[in-house]
Amino acid sequence: EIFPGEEKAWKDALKSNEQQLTNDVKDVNAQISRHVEFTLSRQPFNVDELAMYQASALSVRDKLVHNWNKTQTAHTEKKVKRVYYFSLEFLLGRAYDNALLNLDIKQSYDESLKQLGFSLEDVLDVERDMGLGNGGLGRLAACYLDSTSTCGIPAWGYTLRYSNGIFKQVLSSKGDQVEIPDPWLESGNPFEVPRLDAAVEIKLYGQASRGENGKAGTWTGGTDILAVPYDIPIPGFRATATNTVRAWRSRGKVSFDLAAFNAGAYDAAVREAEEAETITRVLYPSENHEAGKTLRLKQQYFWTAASLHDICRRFRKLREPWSAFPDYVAVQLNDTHPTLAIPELLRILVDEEGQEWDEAWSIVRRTFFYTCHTLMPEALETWSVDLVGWLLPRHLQIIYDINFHFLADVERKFPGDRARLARMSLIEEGSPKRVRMSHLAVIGSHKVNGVAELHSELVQSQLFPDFVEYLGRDHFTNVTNGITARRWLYQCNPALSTLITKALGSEHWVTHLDELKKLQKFAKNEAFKKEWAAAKQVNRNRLCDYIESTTELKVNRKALIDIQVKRIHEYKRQSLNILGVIYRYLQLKKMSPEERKRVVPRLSVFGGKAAPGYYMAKLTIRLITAVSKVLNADEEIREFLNVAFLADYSVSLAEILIPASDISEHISTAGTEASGTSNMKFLLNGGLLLGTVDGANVELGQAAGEENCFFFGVLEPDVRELRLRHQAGQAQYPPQLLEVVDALRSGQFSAGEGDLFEPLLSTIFNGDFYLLSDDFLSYLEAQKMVDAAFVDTSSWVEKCINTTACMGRFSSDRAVQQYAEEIWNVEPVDISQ
Ligand code: B1H
Repeated sequence: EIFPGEEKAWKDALKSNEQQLTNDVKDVNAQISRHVEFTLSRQPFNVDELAMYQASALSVRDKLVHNWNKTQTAHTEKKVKRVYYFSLEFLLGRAYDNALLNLDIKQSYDESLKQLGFSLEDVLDVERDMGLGNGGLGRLAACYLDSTSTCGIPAWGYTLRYSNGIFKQVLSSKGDQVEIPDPWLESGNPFEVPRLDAAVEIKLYGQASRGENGKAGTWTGGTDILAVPYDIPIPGFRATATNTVRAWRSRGKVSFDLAAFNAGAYDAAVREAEEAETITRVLYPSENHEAGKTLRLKQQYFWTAASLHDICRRFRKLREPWSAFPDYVAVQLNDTHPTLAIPELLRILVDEEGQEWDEAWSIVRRTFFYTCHTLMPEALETWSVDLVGWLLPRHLQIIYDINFHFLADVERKFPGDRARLARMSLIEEGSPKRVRMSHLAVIGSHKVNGVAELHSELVQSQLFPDFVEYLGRDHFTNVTNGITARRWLYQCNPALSTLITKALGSEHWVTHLDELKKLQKFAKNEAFKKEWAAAKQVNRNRLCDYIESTTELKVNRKALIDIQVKRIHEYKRQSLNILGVIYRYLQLKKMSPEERKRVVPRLSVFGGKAAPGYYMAKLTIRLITAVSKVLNADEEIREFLNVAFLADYSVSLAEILIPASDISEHISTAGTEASGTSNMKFLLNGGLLLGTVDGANVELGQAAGEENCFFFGVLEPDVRELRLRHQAGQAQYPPQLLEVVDALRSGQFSAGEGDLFEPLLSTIFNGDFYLLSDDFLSYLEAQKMVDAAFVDTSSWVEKCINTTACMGRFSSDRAVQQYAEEIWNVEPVDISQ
């Protein structure tokens, strides 16, 4: 029974709803005004930009919802296998412009808003970024959901609905990072749909008991918290298919304790609800670093338990045996953050569904897949056994039971190898004992993948060599990351997109990125090159306008724009970049005015957030802003070299920055950056790569051709040896680096305060873990090559065209299709119009 009551009544009503979704300007006016009048309950005279944003966005949401319902109905009717992408971060950015372009209704809305007295551009600018992520890992999840919809793969993203996303970054007058909360939901979110009816209860604390010989255990008492889902539609490009990101919000079960209130205990009456709501109050702002806090573990459990509850409810409706669960469900674990889903599914199967342990474990191992995103030891999660046992007593028992069976099996395969058992155990011995989440994720999953070829090699050889021996090579694989060309070219770079579409004759490339290959035949066409350069200048101007309107800087619009934007981290080596800038400055100062005129002018742009507790990263920001001030105040130099640190790097700011670059820097110490994804975005937009042989740079170089990239630096296999040399005090420091260090120590960049940056410098002279001194000269050499190449505009533009032409592989469409075929075993579904 799809329709309660009279089928005809429903069908007529739904038909009339559908007819109201047309996209003629007059109809759009009506749709928007209906939301102004009825949803917002406002009158035309008090519609401001925010109200117009809300009303018009809601009218767009209606169209998304229509496709969404069709998609979900089709998936349910066809009983398809779905993939569930578990990610603590979804860095979606803005939704409005993306929806307009995907639905191909931007022109109608542009015209409609004009008629109603607004500019679409300004209204789009009212939207706050959905900043529910830190960086690459969260943005990857967003690109992947975009691609599943575009490719018709049935997918759900599961995450948390943080009331505060990644903090807003402002700069103090001294140039230090200051963090401001981001209560992004303050004026509502028109793109989400609350599903109050689908709320579930999640338990924490309490008492647990094991069942007799592998039978059901129990978990009682404790506190129950409500998980309320909020759904965000993810439209495909010119496609009906619309997947979902479901974001959980925590609520108190009894939001108000009347008994306590009547007894005069006002605070107590609300305390429990407050505590429950705290779970989704804020996103942890550390990236590639373990937070290690109790609240973080609560977030991880709350989220994975609510999501699995949802998935199991959907599965039960199929009335299939639990052994068929993996035929309908694939869960991708985005890093180790959702690893508690493994013992949680075991708990559901054994304790609640009466499955035998071995059968349950086999179901689990066919359901989960784990993506490893890092090699950084400080990012590998472990949780103290005491904390897990206190918060999740039954799960700790289950983890111990998994470990018991697992180690027994290792012992069978490698008899008498106690060291191996200790290395592989899920429990790290010590005080306190800790649960190794990555080991649990590896053995509880069907496949483990790294995110770029080099990284996936290192995952096997450095992180999990014992597990490769135990589980076999086939348990491990690579899926190189990808990005969506919708947001990262079509939407953010209209100038270049228009040119590409004109050259290729259609917009087919937007969903078939390999088609960019055909641009190669234009790479020597002078007229095309002129247009290409003109598009770049449009984007450069847009960035320069942004810089001049948000900072005190005056910039040279003809300068080569060199951009490094990403989280601030020692391993990403923003310090190498800024030391290089200082070196360039010192050389410029030594030149005569005539000599300077022969130098390629440079604008070095930085952006990125530092984790609030990461001292070295914050000092790096201070150094960059300090250099920026000195250069900008130097009238003789600033037209030849300037530095801009742009505050509050975000998805929206990236959309302005990426199309404008001539060069972008991806200069991590070899073997430290798992993949990088902004490298792909810059190259897709016709910027050239200045990078180390690390992460996805390697594959980008292979695709674009080494002659079109600027590589430098030591190679990964040499890193170990060089670090040992530093430890032994045998390292050499090049005079160019010492010249820069002397300038810094003189206080030239810190108003005479010569020791301000000493903590940064001392890392270079004490161990130099990230090998700045080893890479400094080859970095300067690479920069010299950049200058030399830039002088020859014609051949430079040719490199840019050839680079863009080779970026097809780095589409997230390719990546999700690879996951679907090689890992999830999920098929695309055709959603009829
Ligand atoms: C990446 C993280 C990460 N790797 C812990 N690991 C976090 C680890 O909040 N935490 O605890 C948050 C983030 N993020 C990045 O993933 C890699 O550094 C990039 O190289 C890679 O491109 C990106 C996507 O795979």
